[in-house]
Amino acid sequence: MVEPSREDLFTFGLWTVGWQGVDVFGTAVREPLDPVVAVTRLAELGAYGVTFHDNDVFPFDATPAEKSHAIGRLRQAVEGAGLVIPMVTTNLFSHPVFRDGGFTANDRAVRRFALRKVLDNLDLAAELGAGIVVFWGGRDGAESGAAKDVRAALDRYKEAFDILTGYVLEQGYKLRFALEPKPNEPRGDILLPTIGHALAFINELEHPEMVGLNPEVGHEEMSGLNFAHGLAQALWHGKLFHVDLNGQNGPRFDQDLRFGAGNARGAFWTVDILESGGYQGPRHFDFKPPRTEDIDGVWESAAGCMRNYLILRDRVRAFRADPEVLAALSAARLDELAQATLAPGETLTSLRGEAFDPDAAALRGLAFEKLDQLALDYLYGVRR
Ligand code: GLT
Ligand code: MN
Ligand code: MN
Repeated sequence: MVEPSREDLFTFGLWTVGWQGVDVFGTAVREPLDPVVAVTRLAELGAYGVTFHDNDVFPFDATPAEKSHAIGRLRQAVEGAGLVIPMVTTNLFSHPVFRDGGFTANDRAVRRFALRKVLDNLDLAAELGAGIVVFWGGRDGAESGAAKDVRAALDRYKEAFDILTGYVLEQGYKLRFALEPKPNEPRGDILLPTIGHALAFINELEHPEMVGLNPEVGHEEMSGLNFAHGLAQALWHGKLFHVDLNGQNGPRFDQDLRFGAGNARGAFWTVDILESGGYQGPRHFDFKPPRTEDIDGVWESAAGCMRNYLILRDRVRAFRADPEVLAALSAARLDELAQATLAPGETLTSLRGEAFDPDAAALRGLAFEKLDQLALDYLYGVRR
């Protein structure tokens, strides 16, 4: 039950296990991790694939020869280990040139440079057979009011995605884009801060069908939002293109704990919606092994992400199959919620003429507590 296999579609960003622990208060605690070692070890642990930023694989200032050498090594390791690269993303945040963002930097020359960097990375993503390109605009935002004209910045954001989707179509690449919302950190306020903001933005693009979301557990929970509800709405819009799984304890800094740590109840419902909502893509972990860990702890943390997902998958499946749960769902009127409010062909005249006693209806309890306790019994492991 808790041994991951390729079929589970677990993927990891190279930047996750490769995080050296550099944070605002301290320097690196771990040696750099060779991507080839990361790939090999993740494959041994049962992963299905890896993902990366351009500069997780080759340095920002790499020459074309250095770049192709580094990509060649990675490709060989990935193929040798029987893994895939389903997603690629572009680092538009580490180099100081991106101090005010990439696509929405006030400095036009920086925006043009950001576009060039992404165009190159789209070529690479297509070459490596990735299907998804993630865009996390972590530096696209502001700390102060007048410094960012949000409406102009959104014009520039749209312009960038219109140019890039146009390029993908022109090249005939099979790539789709996934926007990753985050409310703050590293900027005081980041543009497209939540799933809802990003969904609304996508509707304004020239090719909305090519653009969806890559929501992250911690990023929504930093805003106090319910991640499983966010996933459900993204699925409802047909926009859950990819997902970043990790752990978070409420509204505070982005903790990037291993999946299943942090808000465990939230993780239960996250797995429930991923397993039952029609999402077919990779279960991608975007976590940071804490600075307390040496390299052994890094692999423990990576293995823990998959283990927790599988434990919870087992629990939610048992919950959904339990006859007592099915009865509780019906007592809670979930089958009624699934029925249209007006019957097919019904007119408003029949609706208006209907006899209804609101006082009698107001007396009916919804029996949600019994249903939720069954879920918690499964989560806490006393019911199987
Ligand atoms: C960065 C960020 C993540 C994003 C990555 C994709 S980069 O580590 O914290 O949430 O998913 O660019
Ligand atoms: Mn995060
Ligand atoms: Mn992420």
